[in-house]
Amino acid sequence: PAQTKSEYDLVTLTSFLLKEQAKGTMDGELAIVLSSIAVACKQIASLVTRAGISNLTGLAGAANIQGEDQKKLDVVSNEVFCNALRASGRTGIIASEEEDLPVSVEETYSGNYVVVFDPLDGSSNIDAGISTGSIFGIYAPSEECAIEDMDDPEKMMQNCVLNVCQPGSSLLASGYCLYSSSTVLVLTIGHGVFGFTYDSQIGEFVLSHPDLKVPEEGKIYAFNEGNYEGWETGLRDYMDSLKNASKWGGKPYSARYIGSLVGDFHRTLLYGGIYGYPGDTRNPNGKLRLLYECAPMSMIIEQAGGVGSTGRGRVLDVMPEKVHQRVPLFIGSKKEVEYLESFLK
Ligand code: P6P
Repeated sequence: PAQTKSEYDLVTLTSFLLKEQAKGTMDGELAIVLSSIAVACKQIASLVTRAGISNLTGLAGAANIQGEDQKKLDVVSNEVFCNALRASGRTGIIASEEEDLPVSVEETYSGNYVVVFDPLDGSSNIDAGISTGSIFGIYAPSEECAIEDMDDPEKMMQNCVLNVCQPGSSLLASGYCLYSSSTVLVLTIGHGVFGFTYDSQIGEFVLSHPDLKVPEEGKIYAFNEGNYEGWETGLRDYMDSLKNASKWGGKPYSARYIGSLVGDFHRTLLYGGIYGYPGDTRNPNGKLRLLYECAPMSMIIEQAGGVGSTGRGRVLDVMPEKVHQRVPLFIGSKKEVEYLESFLK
């Protein structure tokens, strides 16, 4: 008789990573970095859930390099991520939305990976209990330069920035953890996209979405239309077209926007459609950062059969010049993103 799957025959993130390593699709050292990131996400999930009762809502009283007021949880989540990556002993350099410059990690025993992350994206939603998420990407050390001249801070910093500023096409792995009605870690190591739902009863991320694929097309768009006036004409025409019922058999597209990239992206990945953060007259390159928001999400969407575009090119082809560089982002189902690009030609 076919082996019936017992409820105890579950695949955890750990057993998934061990199997991938056994299959040779990933390096054991990378598995250690990913396991450390999973620990950080479990800690942040707990902090986020209890923010209102542990005095962790509200502002930290400081601003990050973007000039954005840091929430207490931004600062705490950043520390949690940095500590977990240091403890992995396999991380050489980290770049965070919450750190002005990349940081080289002394406690590196091997692996020497470069990890870029936004420890708590959408944190402005925390006080209202709305979904947030952590986003991360992992690169091999850049061939251009090893970490040397430890005693020359200037050269050291140049090395760090060089190691961090790699195109998304060089990513070895990327993922995010959604903190919402459930805590879901979504991950790709270049062989498809896998989702793991956190089971707090056993303290494990359990495989819940094997080999995720984004629907070829969807009926949902996620843009902040408050910026409509500042958009270029082609984009306004695109948006008007999505609302033109007669063009879509009598039913226009639906608008869904929660102002949290991880939540809006996850819904787009599962239901199809498009998420966009365009440039506008005030911010020509939009708001989202290439390195630790747009590139990791674009690797995931491409691995799931979708498209990640700047509107005029593939996000993963963009060569970063600066750590906190912004790019416009249009990401989701192939049909919707390619239709948008046709308005921007
Ligand atoms: P706006 C959150 O601050 C964030 O970086 C993303 O998570 C989110 O999609 C976007 O900005 C929301 O920006 O300008 O629409 O409030």
